[in-house]
Amino acid sequence: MRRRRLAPVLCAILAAGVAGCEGEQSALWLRGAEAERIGLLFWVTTAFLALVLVATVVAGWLAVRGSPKIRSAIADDRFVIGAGLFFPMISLAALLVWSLTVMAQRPVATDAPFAVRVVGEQWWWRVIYRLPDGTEFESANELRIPVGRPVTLTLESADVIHSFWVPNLAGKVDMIPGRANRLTLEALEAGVSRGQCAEYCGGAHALMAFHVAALDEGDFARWLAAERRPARAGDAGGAVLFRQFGCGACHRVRGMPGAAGRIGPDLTHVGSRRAIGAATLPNGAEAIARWIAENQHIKPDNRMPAYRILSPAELRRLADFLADLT
Ligand code: HEC
Ligand SMILES: [Cu+2]
Repeated sequence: MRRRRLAPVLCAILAAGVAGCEGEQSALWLRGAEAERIGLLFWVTTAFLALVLVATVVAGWLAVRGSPKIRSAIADDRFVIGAGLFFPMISLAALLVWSLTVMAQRPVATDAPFAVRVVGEQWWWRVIYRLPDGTEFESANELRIPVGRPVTLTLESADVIHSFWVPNLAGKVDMIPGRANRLTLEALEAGVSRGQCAEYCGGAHALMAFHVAALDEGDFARWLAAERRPARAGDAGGAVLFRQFGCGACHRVRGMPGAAGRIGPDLTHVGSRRAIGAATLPNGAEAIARWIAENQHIKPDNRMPAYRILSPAELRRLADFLADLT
């Protein structure tokens, strides 16, 4: 009876564990070349150590419960020295050499379609694309890459140490002030992965996430062509509010006079991004309105003042204007 009740419980635990592998932020859902390499190291090491654990438990059990013959064999010097000294020395040395070889095979991007700099800022990510013709444009909290093409990122920081980690795609790399670290991302399938700052960087650190969208070649080319264009003209009334409330002092909207700020995210195509506030809120006019008025409540400590002075009609107009910047 007890056994029968145990089975479904065990199945449920196992299912929950396996379901956990498929998360957009899981290190076990391998969707990038770097992540596959790390996954291989993880699984081989884990399998080896699991075997050693089982062998140790069995040997321990036999040493207590085994027949006298087995017990004396286990107590024999040859077994103790062989299994206790030589086996760990040889197997761990082999594992070390193998893992160093795997770690040395870092992919490098050769014919990348563009260069990307990602700058960690308290508490969001500035993403700067540079095309082969020298054009540069900025986005924030979202990185788009073509599937199957390795892209090398330059990782920097504008203030304190942050850490760039998209577990689906690659390992963790610190962003250190005054240094440029490199990381090559290669997505093996189309889809969206989530990343998170992995080094405590102050107040809103826990709300400093981002997305990496891997797009098929055609979708990527279309997005790139749209993204490099300046902002569409949009609703004139919304643009007036944007200027009137001084948003342009901190935010850039390419093509809009008086909007060349560098303190906050570039908003040229903010409407086409998945989320705002460094993946804190799913994007949309309503979310943008909430963000403008209540951002200090939504993301305490962030570096944008909350605008409680806008009337509901002004707030809606300004938010619609921004959501339309696709
Ligand atoms: C003092 C500088 C400053 C001013 C002024 C300012 N912002 Fe911001 N804004 C920021 C910063 C910094 C962030 C990033 C916050 C974070 O995620 O930590 C931000 C984020 C945003 C975002 C989310 C962007 C994204 O991709 O995550 C929107 C939308 C936005 N601001 C709109 C506005 C509007 C509209 C105004 C004017 C009413 C305004 N901001 C005024 C600094 C400013
Ligand atoms: Cu952080």
